[in-house]
Order: sequence, then C-alpha cells, then structure tokens
Amino acid sequence: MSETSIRGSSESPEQTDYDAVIVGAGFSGLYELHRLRDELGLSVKVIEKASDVGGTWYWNRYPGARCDSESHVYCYSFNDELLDEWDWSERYPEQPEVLEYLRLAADHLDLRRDIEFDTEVTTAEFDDSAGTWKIHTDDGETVRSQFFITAVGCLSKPFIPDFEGIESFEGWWTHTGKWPHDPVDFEDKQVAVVGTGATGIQIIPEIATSNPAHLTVFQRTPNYAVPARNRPLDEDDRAEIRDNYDEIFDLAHSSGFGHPFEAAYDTAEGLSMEEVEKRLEPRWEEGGFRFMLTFGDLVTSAETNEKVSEFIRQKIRETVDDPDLAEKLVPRDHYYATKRPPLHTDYYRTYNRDDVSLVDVTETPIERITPSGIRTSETEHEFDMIVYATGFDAMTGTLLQMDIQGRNGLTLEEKWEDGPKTYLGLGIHGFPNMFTITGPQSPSVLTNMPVSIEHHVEWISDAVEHLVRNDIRLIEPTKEAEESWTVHNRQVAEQTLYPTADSWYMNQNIPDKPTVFTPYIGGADLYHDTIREVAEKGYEGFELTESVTNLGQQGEQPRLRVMEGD
Ligand code: NA7
Repeated sequence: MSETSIRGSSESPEQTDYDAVIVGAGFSGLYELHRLRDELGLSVKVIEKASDVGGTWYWNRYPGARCDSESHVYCYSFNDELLDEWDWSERYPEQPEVLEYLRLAADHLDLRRDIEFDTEVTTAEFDDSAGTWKIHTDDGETVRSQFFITAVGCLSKPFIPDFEGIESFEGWWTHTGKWPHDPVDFEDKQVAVVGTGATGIQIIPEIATSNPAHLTVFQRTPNYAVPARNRPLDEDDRAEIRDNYDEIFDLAHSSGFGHPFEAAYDTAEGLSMEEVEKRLEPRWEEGGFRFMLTFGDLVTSAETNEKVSEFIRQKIRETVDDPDLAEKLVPRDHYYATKRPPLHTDYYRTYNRDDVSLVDVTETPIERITPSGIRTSETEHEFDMIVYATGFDAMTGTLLQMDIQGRNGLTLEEKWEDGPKTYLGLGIHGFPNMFTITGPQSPSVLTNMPVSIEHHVEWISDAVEHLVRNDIRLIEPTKEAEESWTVHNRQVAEQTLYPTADSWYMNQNIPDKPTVFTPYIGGADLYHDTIREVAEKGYEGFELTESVTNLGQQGEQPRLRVMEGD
C-alpha cells in the first residue's frame, strides 16, 4: 500500500495518484476507506470539509439533535470489536454520542491518517484520455485517482430561504446545520425558530426549557410528530441487545426500511376508527418509527393514511391546551409520512408554556428580516436570536455543489437539469468509475442510514475488487440501464402518496429545483436483492472497459492491486 500525501504533490503526477478518492468522512466515507484500504490494499484518500470525522453528526450539533433510529441499529454491524467496545446510553443516540462513536470507529480502524480534513472539493473532472479522475480542492491541490466515490450524505447542504434583509439582522443567527461548537446561551433572550421539520421539532422544546425570555416559532406547515419515548438504556437492555445482535442485524438488513421491524401487511381500509385506534394506541405508547408500520399500506392507501393521520391529529388536540393553537398545529395539507415523519419529545406540550408562541406564516407571511427581528405582514417581532431550522438542499445539493464533470466535460448539473438520473443510485452514465454512496434513486433517507450505507459500501468495494482482479479499467452504467432505473423510480413513486406532498423528498423545498421524487421507494429489501443480482450477473447494466482510448499519453498506469493473499 503506498503512502502518498495530497499535500504538495501536484508537481509529480505519480505522487498525486490514488486508487480511490472518497469525499466525506461520515458513516459512509469511513467504512469505504476501511474496505478499500484495509481489505483491498488500495491507496485511498478521503477529503473532508470538516475538521473532524462525523459528517452529518459533525455539523448538526444543535440542542436536541438526536437520531430517530434506535441506537443499537444506528451503528456499523461489520466489526464485532466495535460492537463489543461501544455502549449506547439511550434508546435514541444524541448527537455528541454518535459523534463520539464515529471518532472511536475512526481511531479503532486507524482511519485518520488517510483523511484530509478542512479541505473542500471544488471540481472533480473525468480525464477522458487517461481514464482517471482529477479532483481539485480549495487549497489549490489536484489529486488524480482511478475511482471517485462520493460519501457526502443526503442532507449536508444547509438551506436558508432568501429572506430579504437576512444579513441586516443585528442579533445572533444561524442555521441548525451550521451550529457553533461553543455553547449557545438562550437565557433571557427573545428567540425565534423558523421551521417545524424534524429539526425544528427537536430544537424547539430544548430552547423552550433553556429559560429564554420568549420563544416564537414561525411555522409554515404543521407536521405529524410521533412520540420518540426516549429513555436511558441500562445493563439489562444492553445485555439483551448483545445477546441478539445477529438476529437484530439480520432483520434490519433484510427489511424494507433498514430497521429491525417485521413488515406490516394489514390495512385500515374498511376498519372503524375505533378499531384503528385500538391498533395504533400500543404503537403510540411504544414510540418510534414502528408506529408507521402498523398498517402496510400507509403510504399507498389514502383511506388507511387518512385514518392514521386523524389519529395523530386527535393526539395533538388532546395535548395542546388552547384549541385555536391546537388547530394551527394540526396538519391537514398532506398525508402522514409523505413528508419526513419526525419523532418528538414534548414538542406539542411545549406550546402550553406561556413563554412560547406560534406564528403561522401562511396567515401572516414573513415579509423581511430587519436589523431587530422578523417583520410579518401583521407586525414586527423583535428578537435577540434567530434560528433557521429551514432544512437542506437534500439528496443532490452537495453533489451538484462539487462541480462534477464527466466524459467530454459534461457537468452533473447539465446531466441532472430535469432531476437526478442514475443507475441504482450507485452510478451515472457519462461519469465512469464514479460511485455515489446512498445517492439519489437509492433507498437512503427512507431507511435507517447505516444499513443502507453498509450495503452500498460493500457493493462498491466488491465492484472495485472485481475490476482490479480482472484488469478492467472502467465501469459505467449504460444509458439504457440508467433510463430504465429512472423510469422505474418514477413509476414506483407514482404508486404511492408521496408525490402528493410538497417535500424535500420531492425537491420542492428548494426554489427552481425540478419536482421529482428523489429517493427510491421500492423497498430496501427488494433494492438490495436487485443490486446483488446485478453484481452476480457480471454487473449487468454497466459497461466494463478493459482499456482506455489513448491511455498512456500521460504516462500513467493504473496502480491498483489487491493485497497479497486476499
Ligand atoms: P425540513 O424537513 O426541510 O424542514 C424545514 C422547515 O423549514 C419546514 O418546516 C419548512 O416548512 C420550513 N421552511 C422552509 N422554508 C421556509 C420559509 N420560507 N418560511 C417558513 N418556513 C420555511 O428540514 P429539517 O432540518 O427539519 O429536517 C431535514 C432532515 O434532517 C430530517 O428530515 C432528518 O432526516 C434529518 P414547509 O414544511 O416546507 O412548509
């Protein structure tokens, strides 16, 4: 394994070569580095914008940031030592704990030495003649690599609406995804939170209990939030989890959503509301995402969904003391789970506090941000602090930001003008030797992410190994395979209720983005069977090329090799 460095290597093309460059050091980039470097013996460089590992969990450090997947499955399953070494303290892990876990994983696997922190990819271009990728970074360096692998997460480009006057605000303000590392003090402050998605729903109760002078929430769309029922885990819980790890992971890895839950097949169609409540109540008490799996046709049957939605609406009305306020918090404009369904801890009860109020911006829109606060069509609200919990340019935003250029200079932006087009969410026609871990058109955000990440990393690593062992230089999806996967994605989404909602799943939270369903909703279980079969059939739908036209003009040779004895 060669030990070349990204720094100062631009004078010598040989020294700038890596077998693979990975962008991102979160869950996916760390595991991909381990697989390619430690199991295949390849030379690998990870480029990471942040100053440490963690990805999403490095950036999203706002109060209350917590994973909605249960901790015992929000981790790697591939390494028994890591599983043995690590103990989760709560049912759902809080951000500092996930970050600590990923730091431990990076140290345990000795990954840091191949990660370039504080470095951002500015352009990645495929060199047609050499058949390699040239990756440019903001420190002025260029790295050449055989494979270019994006591990950038699905929600990593923060989005703040283009409110007029936003920069004029003289108080403190931030987006939740760019939260400062130092503690933020809300005590005696007039605080605004804009946005009531999964993030807003987590941070609002935390700020409310941090003794602000007053908290004002600006809501555009009320959400259906289900109780998390978080609790500390004790030794008995942990022993039970450890005793059943194999079973838990088998179930998670073969399920439709990457969670260790049995599939649901029941329908609420034809059931009385009384019967529906009887089925939902235990799941509501249990808390968590399993609530969504009470009925198997939740996202395909309008009748089932409406009954489940009505159940949640009733719970909101029972919790919020002021009936008028409760009605503002009750969602009516979309079906439950067609926008990312949040879990909550004390979210609705927070509105019973005297020091918390709600502004419905559909009634009184935000007109502009002023030096002292937020002006709506009704009045000017004065604030010391504004928190934008306004989401992300999801799924494609970070990939497009990197200025990726494929064959003949085709940019990803041009390619995806009408929405993402991929084959299996793993590769893109026109972009050879590029892989997208949990890319658009793969199940990703509709699943427990570490499970989907492990599937993708393992598939990509196997593909790379196949190429290396067989002296194949390039892998690239065919146009036909890509078109057919893109059509399939759309057709599957159209069989569900998802396209009826304005959501970031549909790209609709970002102005001017094409409206298209971006993750794959065909089920993670079927998806994993599909990608496995594709590999077993010799990478069906991909074109594999043994030589590169004009290869050699730049004196480069592939330096890939598989570890001896592997
Ligand atoms: P989301 O789910 O995109 O939520 C963003 C929130 O911000 C949502 O309530 C939006 O209302 C609101 N928003 C966006 N633009 C505006 C404007 N212009 N005015 C008022 N309100 C606005 O992002 P999150 O960070 O909560 O969650 C993202 C994912 O991260 C989450 O699903 C987890 O997977 C982790 P809208 O609903 O669009 O009307």
